[in-house]
Amino acid sequence: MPRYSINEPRFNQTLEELGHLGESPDGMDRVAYSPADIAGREYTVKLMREAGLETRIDTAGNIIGLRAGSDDSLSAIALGSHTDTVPKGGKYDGALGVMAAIEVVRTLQEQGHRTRHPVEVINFTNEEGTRFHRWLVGSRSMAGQLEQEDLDAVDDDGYGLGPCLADIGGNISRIGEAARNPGELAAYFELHIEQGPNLYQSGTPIGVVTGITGRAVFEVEIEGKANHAGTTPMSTRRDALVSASKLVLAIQKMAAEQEICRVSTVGSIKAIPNAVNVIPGNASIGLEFRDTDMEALAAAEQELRRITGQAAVNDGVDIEVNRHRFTSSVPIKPEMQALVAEAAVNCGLAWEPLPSGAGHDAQAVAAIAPVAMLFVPSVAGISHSPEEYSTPEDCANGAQVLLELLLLADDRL
Ligand code: HGY
Ligand code: MN
Ligand code: MN
Repeated sequence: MPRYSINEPRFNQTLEELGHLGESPDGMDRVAYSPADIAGREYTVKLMREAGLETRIDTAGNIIGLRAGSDDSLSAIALGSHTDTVPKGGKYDGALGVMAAIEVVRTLQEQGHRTRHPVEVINFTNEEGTRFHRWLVGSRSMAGQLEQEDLDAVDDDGYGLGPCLADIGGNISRIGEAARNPGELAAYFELHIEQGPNLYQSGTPIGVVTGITGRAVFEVEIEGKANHAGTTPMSTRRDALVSASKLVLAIQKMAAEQEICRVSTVGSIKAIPNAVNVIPGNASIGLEFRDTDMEALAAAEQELRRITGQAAVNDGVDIEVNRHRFTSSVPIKPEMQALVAEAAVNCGLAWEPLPSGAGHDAQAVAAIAPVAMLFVPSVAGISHSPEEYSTPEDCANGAQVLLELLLLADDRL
């Protein structure tokens, strides 16, 4: 049996309340650095303080709550995730892990339990990368993995990371100070919804994550020739959107049929000037490949460059492939997986091992600390959608196992 029980109604209440911040009829819109994201961050700080955490915001905008341990010579054990969402996203992606981490600390407070290790609760900024197409910004800052492109990034309205960070209490000119050295954290644990169908289909309440996927993101720009939709003969057209559309289908086939990598997705497409009576002179598509094998991602990039080169010749257009970002896959150490499994068993919950097809802050933090992740089921495997849902019972199971995991790690590390 678990040593302490979280307060299920209280915990699910916080998840519900956070779920109203940035809620719109067609999904959650707590996109990083937006007013809705700021509202969610303020709610997090409020709950952290009520749970007795000493809160600070680092120069990358990460919110860090600290609870002293009985032996402050030990490095902190951190629990965390993110409260920013994709546009029209769901209420559980990221939010579950942050709310559960706070509930764990609230429970330790009311039980008067002092862990040996200090405990940190971390809400990482811009995990999704919706802003600037650069994800894991907060966690990569803490891991010392930011690149110049991250700092130089501007969004479609020319708004840069600097002003965005200032809006949330960060400071781009001192963002390097957010980096922490290996050893500063004894471990990092992240509870997250699976965002896929496996646990829901198998009816298993807890997933022990074995590894986190790698990801390669590209932007492809196509330049044809704008012209009159009514007068230009079909044979002389250089239609950028037609070329883009053929690439969309070819990119989908790379995973679906050629099995070059596990999944391939074109998530965004733009036509310029986007007027129905103008042959698009320019078009761009945003795409990503994912696989735990980095060789597969390299092969996918090679194939992308081959098919775009071919399309340029066949269609008489100019095509530029911009590589946005490669994120390495991260295996979870067996001993860390075993700790999660033991925590699940102590809570009387069945568990199964599974890889993560989604990316997570844990894969950045892994560069500076031992990490482990646990999943709870996503109903019908849906995520990044207003239909994203996990039952209050499954969410509470996750928080309960996270508490037990912290206590096991506190004894063992
Ligand atoms: O895109 C992802 O994999 C994560 O949800 N940020
Ligand atoms: Mn997430
Ligand atoms: Mn997500």
